[in-house]
Amino acid sequence: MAIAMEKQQRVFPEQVIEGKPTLYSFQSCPFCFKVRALLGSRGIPFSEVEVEPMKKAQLEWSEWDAVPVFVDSNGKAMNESNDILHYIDGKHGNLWARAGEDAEQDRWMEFSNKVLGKSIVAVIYQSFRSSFGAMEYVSKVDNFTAKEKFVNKWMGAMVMKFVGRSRAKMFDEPPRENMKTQLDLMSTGFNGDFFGGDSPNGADFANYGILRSMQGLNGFDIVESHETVWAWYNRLQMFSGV
Ligand SMILES: N[C@@H](CCC(=O)N[C@@H](CS)C(=O)NCC(=O)O)C(=O)O
Repeated sequence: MAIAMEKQQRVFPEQVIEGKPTLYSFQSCPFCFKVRALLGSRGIPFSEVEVEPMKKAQLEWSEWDAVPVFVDSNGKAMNESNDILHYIDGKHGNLWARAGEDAEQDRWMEFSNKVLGKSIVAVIYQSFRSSFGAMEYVSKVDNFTAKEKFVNKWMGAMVMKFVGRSRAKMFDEPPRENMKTQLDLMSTGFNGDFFGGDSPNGADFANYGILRSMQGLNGFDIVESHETVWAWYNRLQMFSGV
């Protein structure tokens, strides 16, 4: 009962922009790409608010300090990318099983956060130079001040270089080799064209989102040169338009 009450209170109609579902995100965040890809594949128009990574003032209204935060057009707000995917699919098409109903889908959705998400961070932020390159996006965000751009680029690059190093320690192999190993493992979950068989399910959007955030950054060549994963990636890109 207490939980139900708490959930009911998470309604923030004033955070809905232009009456559309609104995604509070970092442009570069892997977990946010999962949500963009699903919304794209269903043709659902949405608004997006770019959150400034240091102070996160755009999330002050919420109890959360990580993105993505999704606010549906009715004001219902939620976090956790995999939960958001389930919520959106449940409301728009209900094309795949909910959490707890399909062990394989659950396993690979969890893999996206616990393994793949950490593997890409170890590669992207392997050196200060590559970290700085990944933070370059902040200089192009319209709603950030010049100071926010400067601080986020330099501080962000330094912080993420350390995060990258700690993620690398989680795996037995060096970052690039580990990434290749994880892509090999991931491709064992494909059932034909997608994890979901003939059409994508939650595991497809979850893992695609993670890899999509790497496009253009250090290490994406590992994805491009993996024959099976690259073919799957291209199918999802066509499907989602993201
Ligand atoms: N388990 C969460 C992870 C979300 C997450 O770690 N987001 C990062 C950005 S990629 C974040 O906002 N971190 C907090 C910070 O940067 O202070 C999910 O799947 O949505």
